[in-house]
Amino acid sequence: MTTKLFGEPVQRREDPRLLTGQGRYLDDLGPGALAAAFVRSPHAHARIRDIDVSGALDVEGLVAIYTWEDLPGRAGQPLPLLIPHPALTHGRTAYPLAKDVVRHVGEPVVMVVARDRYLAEDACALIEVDYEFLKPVVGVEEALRSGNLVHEDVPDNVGAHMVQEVPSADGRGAAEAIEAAPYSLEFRLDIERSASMPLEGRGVYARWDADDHSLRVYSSTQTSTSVRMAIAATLGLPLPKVEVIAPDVGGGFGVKIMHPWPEEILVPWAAITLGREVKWTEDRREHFISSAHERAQVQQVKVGFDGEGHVLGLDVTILHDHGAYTPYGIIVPIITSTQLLGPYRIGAYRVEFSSVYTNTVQVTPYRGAGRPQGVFCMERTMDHISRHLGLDRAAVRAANFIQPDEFPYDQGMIFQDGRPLIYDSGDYPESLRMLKELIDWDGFPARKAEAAARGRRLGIGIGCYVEGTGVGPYEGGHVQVTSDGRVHVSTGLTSQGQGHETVFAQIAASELGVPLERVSVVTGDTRRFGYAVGTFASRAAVMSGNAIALACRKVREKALRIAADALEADPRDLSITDGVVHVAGDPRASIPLATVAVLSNPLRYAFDEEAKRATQFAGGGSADRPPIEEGDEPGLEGREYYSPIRSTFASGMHAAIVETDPDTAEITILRYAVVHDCGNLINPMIVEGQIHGGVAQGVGGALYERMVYDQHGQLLNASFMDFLMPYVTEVPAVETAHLETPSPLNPLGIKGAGEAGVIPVSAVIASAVEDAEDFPIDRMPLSPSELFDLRSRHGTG
Ligand code: MCN
Repeated sequence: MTTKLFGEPVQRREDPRLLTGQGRYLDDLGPGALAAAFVRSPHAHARIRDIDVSGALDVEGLVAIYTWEDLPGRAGQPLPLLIPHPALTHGRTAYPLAKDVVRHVGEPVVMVVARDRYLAEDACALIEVDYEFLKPVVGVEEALRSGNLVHEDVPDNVGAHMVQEVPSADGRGAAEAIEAAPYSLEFRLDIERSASMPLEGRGVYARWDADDHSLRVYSSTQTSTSVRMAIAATLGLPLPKVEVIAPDVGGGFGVKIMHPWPEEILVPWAAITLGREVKWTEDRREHFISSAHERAQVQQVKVGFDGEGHVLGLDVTILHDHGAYTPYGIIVPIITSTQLLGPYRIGAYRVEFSSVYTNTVQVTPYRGAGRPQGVFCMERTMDHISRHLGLDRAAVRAANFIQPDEFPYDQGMIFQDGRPLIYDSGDYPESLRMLKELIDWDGFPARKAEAAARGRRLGIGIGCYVEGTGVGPYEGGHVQVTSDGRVHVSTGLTSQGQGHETVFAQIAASELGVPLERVSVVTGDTRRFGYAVGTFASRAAVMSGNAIALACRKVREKALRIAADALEADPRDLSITDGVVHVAGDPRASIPLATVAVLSNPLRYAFDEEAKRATQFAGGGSADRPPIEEGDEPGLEGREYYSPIRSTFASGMHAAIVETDPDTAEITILRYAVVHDCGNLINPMIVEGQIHGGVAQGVGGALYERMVYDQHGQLLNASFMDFLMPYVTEVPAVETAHLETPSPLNPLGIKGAGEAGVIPVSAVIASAVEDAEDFPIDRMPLSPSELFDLRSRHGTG
C-alpha cells in the first residue's frame, strides 16, 4: 500500500450529509405514492371466522383492500424458512396476510391501499374481523406445561430440540466430568425479551414500469439482494426485471435482514396489481408488535471445577422462546450454544436447547444474535466458581484461557454455518492484562473499601467473549477508475450507519494509491451490484472489505500493465502515489491514473480534457497487437468476490465499576472499559463508535429494556413511553483499548466489530452488581425494584 489510509481514524465522510438532514430515507421517497396500512390482529391467538370490509368501502380515497384470499400463487404461501436444520423438526413461518389463524398480537390480516396514510388508517378502522378466541401461550415454561398449542400440529410447542456434546480429552462426557470434579454447582439464569429499536422502522416503496415490465423497490433493509430474490420468486418475475435499492437506512440492528417481511412482498405486489406507486412506512407501534424480538431464554447450568477454578465439565440446558414463528430456523439458539464457550478451554461440554413456540412476536437475530445470552451464562459461571472458591474473578478466567500458541483452536462444536468451530487467532491473556490495567482492577479493592467507609456500595465486574464474524458464503466488490481519475467502488451489501462509505473508500484509496476524496462508494443497490449476501453478523468489513481490496488489486495490476506499456518501463518498477503512476528512480517518468483509465479503453472519444491529453500522450500499446487482447476487457475496472473457508473470531473483554444506592437500589455505572480485538483495524475511530453504540445497547439490555407480555399475550409496553431505553445520561463514557491480532484467514487480516459492544454488557453489569451487593445476580435486565427485592430475599435490604 502506498497511501496510508488503512488504519487511520479518518472522519466519517457520510456524516455531514446524514447530520444535516441531507439523508434520503425510505419515507423521503415517493411523496405522491399511494399509502398502504394494515389491519393487525388485536389477539394473541384466534381463528379468523370472517372479514367484513363493507364498512370501509365508502372511505374517500380508498383504492384497494386485500385479504389472504386475494393473494395469488406463491404470494399466498407461507413465507420461506430461510435456514432449515435437521434439529428443527417443526419449523413454521407466517403467511404474508394471516390465513385462518393469528398467532400473535400484531400479525397482519388485511392490507388497505388508499390515497394517503390517514385515509388508509381510517379504512382499516372500519374493517371488522370476526375472531374466535383460542387460548394463548406466553412464556417458555408455560408453553411446555400447558396443553394449548401455538401450532395445532406442533406437540408440546417444541419446534426444535438439539444436543451437542464435546467430551473431555480423557473421553468423559459432561455429566461424568461434573460428577468426578472436586467441586460442582447448579444454578438457573433468566434473560428477558428485548428488541432492536432502530430510529427508522422498516418500510417499502414500489414502482411498477408497465412499459418495461419491470419493478423498482426501495426498502429500508439490511439485505437488498435477498429482498430482490424473494420478490422475483414470489411474484413470478424474472430477476433482471426487479431492482431493489436500500436508500439511507436509519439503523437495522438485525431486524431488517434477509428474511422477506410480508410488507416487502405485499407492497410490490399491490404496485404491480394497481399499476401505481405504493409505499408503506412502519410506525413505532407496528415495530413493537409486528417486527421481531430476541434474547428471551431460561438457562439451567451445572458446572464441575477444580480448586484453581478450571472448568472440568459444563452442562447447559436452554429453553429458547421463539415466539410464534421460526423464519431463520434455530440460528439464534445455535449461536448461543456454540459461542457460549468464549475464550475458554472447557473440559467436557454438553448443551441442550429446546426452541419453544409462544403466542408472541417472532424471535429473529438482534445485534449479538444469541451471544449476549451465551456470554451471560458462561461469565455468570466464572463468577460463581470464583465466589465459591474465594478466588479473584480475573484469575479464574485466566486459568481457563486458550493460550496464544494454541491457535487454530478447535472447540469441537459445529458452528452456525455448519462448519467446525475453530478460532483462528487471538491473545486472551494480553487482553486481560490490558483490561486490568485500564480499569485498575488490582487497585479496586482499596477504592471499594474507602467508598464503603463513606457508606457507598461499589462493585467491579468483568466479562469476556469471542465472536465468530465475517460469515460467508461470499461478498463482492466492483472498482472502476474513470477518465477523470475518480474511483467508483460498489458492493452489494447495505449500510445502516456503520460508516461503510468511509472504510471502503479507505481500503480502495490505500490499495490504489489515490487520494480519499477521489473515491466514491455505493452500497445496497442491486443495479450496481446484483450478487450479495448482506449486512449482518459483523461481516461487512471482512467480506466486502476483502472483496474490494481484491478488486482494487486486479485494477492496480491492469493499471500498472498499461502504464508500463505507455512509459516503456517494467511494471515491477512502478508504484502509484496520489493517483499518479511513477517509475522508481525516475521522478519525471510518470502518468496519472486518469490517463491510464483513458488508455484502457481503445475507443478513445475525447470527451474531456484529460482524455484529449491522454490521446496525445501515447499511442497506447504496440501496433502489432489487437486493441483488446484475448481475455482482456476495455476499461480500468475489476470485480472480485471474497469467500472465506470459515469465520474469523474477534474477541474482547469488558469491565465496569458500578455503584448501587443502599436506599433506592438505583444502579449507576461509574466506569466502563473495553479491550477489543478485531484484527487489523481499518478505522479505529469507527470501530470505537461501533463499540460505544453497542455498549449503549447492552446497557439497555442489562438495566432497562424488556418486552412485558401479560398472560393474554398483550404487549403492555409497546411504546417509547413504557419501553425504557438508556439516554446519554445513563450510558457511561466508554474507555477503549485495541489489541490487533490479525486474522490469518483473509488478505487484510481483519475481523468484525459491529456487534462486539453489546455482547458482554449484561454479564459485566451483573458481575459488578454482584460484587457490590454480595449475592448472586441471576437475571437480566435488573431494575432497581428487582434489586430491592433481591436484597430482601438475601436479607441484606
Ligand atoms: N471495522 C474496521 N476495522 C475492523 C473491523 C470493522 O474499521 N477490523 C469497521 C467496518 O469497516 C465498519 C464497522 O467497523 O465500518 C463495522 O464493521 P463490521 O464488524 O464488519 O460490521 P458490519 O459493517 O457488517 O455491520 C453489521 C453490524 C451488525 S451485525 C449490527 S446488528 C449492527 C452493527 O453492525 N447494526 C448497526 N452496527 C450498527 N451500527 C449502526 N449505526 N446501525 C446499525 O443498524
